[in-house]
Amino acid sequence: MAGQGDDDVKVLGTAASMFAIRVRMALHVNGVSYEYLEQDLFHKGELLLASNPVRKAVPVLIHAGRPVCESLAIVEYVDEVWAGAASLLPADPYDRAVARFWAAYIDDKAVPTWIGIMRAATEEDRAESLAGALAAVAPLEDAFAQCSSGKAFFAGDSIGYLDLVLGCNLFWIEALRHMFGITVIDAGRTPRLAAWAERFVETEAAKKAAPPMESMLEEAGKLRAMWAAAAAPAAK
Ligand SMILES: N[C@@H](CCC(=O)N[C@@H](CS)C(=O)NCC(=O)O)C(=O)O
Repeated sequence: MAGQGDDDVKVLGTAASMFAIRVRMALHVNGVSYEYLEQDLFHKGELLLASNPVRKAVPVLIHAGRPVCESLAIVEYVDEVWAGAASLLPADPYDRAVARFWAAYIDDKAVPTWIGIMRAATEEDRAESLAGALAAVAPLEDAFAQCSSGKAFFAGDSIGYLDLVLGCNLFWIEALRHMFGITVIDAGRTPRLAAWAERFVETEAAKKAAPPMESMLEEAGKLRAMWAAAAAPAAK
């Protein structure tokens, strides 16, 4: 039942955060208007600290004054509160469980590998991280075949939960190509997934949430500088 303030929706994010992009895409797919509040993660503001005091991380969705944290939980919340014509998650309980399995795999096993590529201090470390990324991406080729049943997207004829969960990473993957000439989703190794990625970035939801490549590269530069400073021996 709709209540007072139900249309008050805010998203705390950064332009380059794949997890925030995921949430913004879910809101877009379900036709929800929201106020977007860009955060500075190097100087975290009061609202972020008060809204996500445990993790102090973006994204946070604030709905009618109540914060919801963790991007996968937020996407499910959006799906439940503002269900569009079709739910983002599959209707069948088994298919839903499979989608959640792959979502956890993407966040736990795949995302850290592209952060590893970004973070690598030497060419050797980067090559090792790339090998890890290719190994992590390989099972997603079969996951796509299983979930899509031969259709264009993980969710079928239009994008759904897993499309958002993996698709939000394509901008970081593209930034890696710009920065290091690295291809993580490669048409030679994972042809179906590569074709899916090409289709996904052309969807309206992806285009709406796509950060400008300059913002991605700027954010990546700041992160690399922070990691390098953290790894440097302390000055005497
Ligand atoms: N598992 C979280 C990951 C969120 C996350 O790592 N956010 C990053 C930005 S991409 C962040 O806010 N980092 C700041 C920090 O951890 O201090 C989710 O899915 O929401």
